[in-house]
Amino acid sequence: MSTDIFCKVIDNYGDIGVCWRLCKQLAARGETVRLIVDDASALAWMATVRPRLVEILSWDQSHQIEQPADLVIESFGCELPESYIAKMARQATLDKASTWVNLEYLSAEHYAEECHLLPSPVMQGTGKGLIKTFFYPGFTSKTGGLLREPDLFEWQAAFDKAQWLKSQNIDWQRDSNERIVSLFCYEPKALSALLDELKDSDQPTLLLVTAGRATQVMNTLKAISNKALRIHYLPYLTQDDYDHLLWTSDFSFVRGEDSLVRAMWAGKPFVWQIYPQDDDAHHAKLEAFLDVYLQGVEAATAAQIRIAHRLWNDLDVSQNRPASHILLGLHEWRIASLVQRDLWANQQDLVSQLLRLQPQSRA
Ligand code: TRH
Repeated sequence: MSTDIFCKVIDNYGDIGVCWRLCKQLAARGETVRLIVDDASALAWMATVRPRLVEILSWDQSHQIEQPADLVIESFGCELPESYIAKMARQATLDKASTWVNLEYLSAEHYAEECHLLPSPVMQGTGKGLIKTFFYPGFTSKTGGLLREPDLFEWQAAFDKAQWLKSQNIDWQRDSNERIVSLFCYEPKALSALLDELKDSDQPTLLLVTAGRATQVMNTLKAISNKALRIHYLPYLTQDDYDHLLWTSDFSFVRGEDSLVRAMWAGKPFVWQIYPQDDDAHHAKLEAFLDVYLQGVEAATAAQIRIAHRLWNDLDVSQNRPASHILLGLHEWRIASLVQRDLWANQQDLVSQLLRLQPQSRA
């Protein structure tokens, strides 16, 4: 089977990050994949190893594609080129219709279940008569599931933290009580206070700061190391090494949907900074995630995790809690993270669900 994935990079690395994960996971299952992307620059650091079955094309090069793939993924409403839609329409008349999927953003809100797999017939224009299918990733069996490699937990079990830190030139003593915290964020208001509190803490912290906006905001805050807080700035990591960072850290600050899912799979405590929207729609999205994520978690731990998320997302201002409150109760949090990870791992993963889809019959 062949797959074409169309991707437009709007902002940050989430769109290309998810599409690249799809490419790798489809190729690992023996599928040939074309990734058609308008801005491939992030792949220079994110994707240094390219699977043989994956071809990367620019948006302009898509016009040269003669035959659309069996599975066509339009990621995040990016709208396929007209010339490509025309070829899909022609193929459909020859009884070789592609399965056309509109891959949506991950959300735990109810609409994901309600809209997953809804058909959207094209009523006019070049693609008239074709049907695209909405595909919603999610956290329940009524959604498209989460991206997860079949052998992810075996890689994790074989991972050597000390060796990885050494390979990244990060100074770390195995027997020290220093906790490792990774920072991937936008510009959280609580960061400044958190840094001050960590500098005064009895528990030493090694803060691993990711490249890009997290490093920029640390620079703006003129953050410097002291005895209790060592700050280490990372280069842009490959996607695999970003996973390694999450597996290495005792606690991670993550942002956007893709790093959120990877932090869940890491089975370690994390706080998600959700991408802020002007109309505050992200508040409901965050609470919906926490409702799903904290199901079955013991009440005190669940309350702590919720408070930590509210603090980091600037939703707890009236309570006046110190920012370091985020890092409380890590032992119980760690246990809960492992339990939740195993729970989500029982769900069918997103790629398996995508590959089961059949082309919709013509309208
Ligand atoms: O980059 P993001 O903030 O993307 C977000 C979301 O996609 C969100 O939905 C969107 O609305 C918003 O942008 C505009 O976060 P996300 O989704 O976690 O994607 C980051 C990707 O970058 C992920 O695949 C991991 C990868 N990454 C690396 O490969 N190397 C690195 O060093 C880092 C820091 C990240």
